Amino acid sequence: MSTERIFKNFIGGEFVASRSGRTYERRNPADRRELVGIFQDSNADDVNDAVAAAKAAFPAWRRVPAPKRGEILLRAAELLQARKERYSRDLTREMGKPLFEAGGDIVEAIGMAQYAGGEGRRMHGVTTPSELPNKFQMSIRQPIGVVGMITPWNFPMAIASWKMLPALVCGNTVVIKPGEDASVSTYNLVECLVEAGLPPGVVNIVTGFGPSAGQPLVEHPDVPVISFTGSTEVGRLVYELAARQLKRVSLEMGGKNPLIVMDDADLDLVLQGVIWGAFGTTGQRCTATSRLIVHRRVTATLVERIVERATRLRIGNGLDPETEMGPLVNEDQLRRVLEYIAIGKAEGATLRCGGAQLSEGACAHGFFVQPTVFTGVTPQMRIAREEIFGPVLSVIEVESLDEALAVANDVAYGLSASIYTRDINAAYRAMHELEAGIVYINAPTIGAEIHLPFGGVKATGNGHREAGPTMLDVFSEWKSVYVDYSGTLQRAQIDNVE
Ligand code: UN1
Repeated sequence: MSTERIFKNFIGGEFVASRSGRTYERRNPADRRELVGIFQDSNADDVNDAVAAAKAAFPAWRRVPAPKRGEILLRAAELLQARKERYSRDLTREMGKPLFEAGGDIVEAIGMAQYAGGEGRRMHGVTTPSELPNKFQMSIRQPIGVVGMITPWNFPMAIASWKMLPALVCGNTVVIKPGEDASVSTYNLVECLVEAGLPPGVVNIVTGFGPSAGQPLVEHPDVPVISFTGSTEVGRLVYELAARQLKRVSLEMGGKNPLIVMDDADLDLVLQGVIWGAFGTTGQRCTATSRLIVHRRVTATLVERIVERATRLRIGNGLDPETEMGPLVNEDQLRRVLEYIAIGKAEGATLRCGGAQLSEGACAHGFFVQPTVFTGVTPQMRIAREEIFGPVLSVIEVESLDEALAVANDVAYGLSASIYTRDINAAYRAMHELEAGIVYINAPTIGAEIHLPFGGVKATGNGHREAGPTMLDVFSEWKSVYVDYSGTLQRAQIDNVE
């Protein structure tokens, strides 16, 4: 396949150039010499066209029986499976994660297609007895309309699937603006849906940047639902803009996820979990392990082992099967991570390993940084409080479970959290007390599966959950239906009262 693919917007089933007349390039972050594709730098006119197409497709799509909508998703799952290898390579080339991780991104979308596809045959509501005789009552889910989606580059296929597939099975139509750094995977997902039978206009793709393409989507009056994943800063802006029109908004934002290690933990297991949690996806997961909160009795031994392993990680182009950690996604991210490393040093934390950009050998042409570990971090330092979104681990020493839990909870965010211990009481206390939407026991902070709710508390979200049975809530409106077959006027709360 040519590396120079031109991607046009996908509107009403057709590929169309942006009305702006402008395009932008995306290059492989592991090797900037390689052009991944040329994309439309879309504007409000393109968004208007896409929303019009989605709006026009809605009346027919909502009438397709939900099990039939689900069948399209199930067929798409098979196509994704058959193309997993090719799509993984596309994903690695566009955002940098190693091939084995890119495969996981595709598998997550396959799982979501199967799960959401099956939902077409469930989509349960509640049926309850009436307080009056000869009266029947039930509740049903109904689609809402055009859903606007703004997705990130770090899980470009999985997160697009978390939003798109539940929205579709509920009977909504979609306009998606994928992350500008990784839009190819959205095209691949939509390609499978279209081949599986999705009618024209039901899903539309508009590529481009936040202010020029994302904001018009958020503000469009014909888009009653917005689903956003990205930074807390942008999420807040999305929320504010959408609130003016009373839109339904689901926000999935930052994290500062703690991994607690108690002194009875299996340190071999901890070591593997920390390396995977902190440096997997180059730390660019909202669920990445960014704080290691360790009991002081095991800190020295554990840190030594982490440092030893981190410095041996094979870093390079994710297309090389030997690579364990790929690049950062772009130059801004590289700058941001290096800035936080400088902040950590200035705050007085001890740099135990890493800390520098890599620009030799396999890393000569990309945005690479060393896996970095800081010790002596205190809970008040910025590297202990702010989301870095890179391979930087802050080690905080504590003396007890109480202190560990207090430190873990003392941040603005609350996505995922983890504890390693062999003490069942400690594990259950942590499960209850950690302020997070996702808790892991004896596993790192990453690794959520699609059939449980995904999302966070505090500044991580606004109360919604993606995936799991909860995934339908954002994309459907409840309707309660009362059928009175008594042939008389029965006044609720009045006629049945003695
Ligand atoms: C993210 O952290 O940005 O739980 C999404 C996980 C993946 C999804 C992560 N299944 O790590």
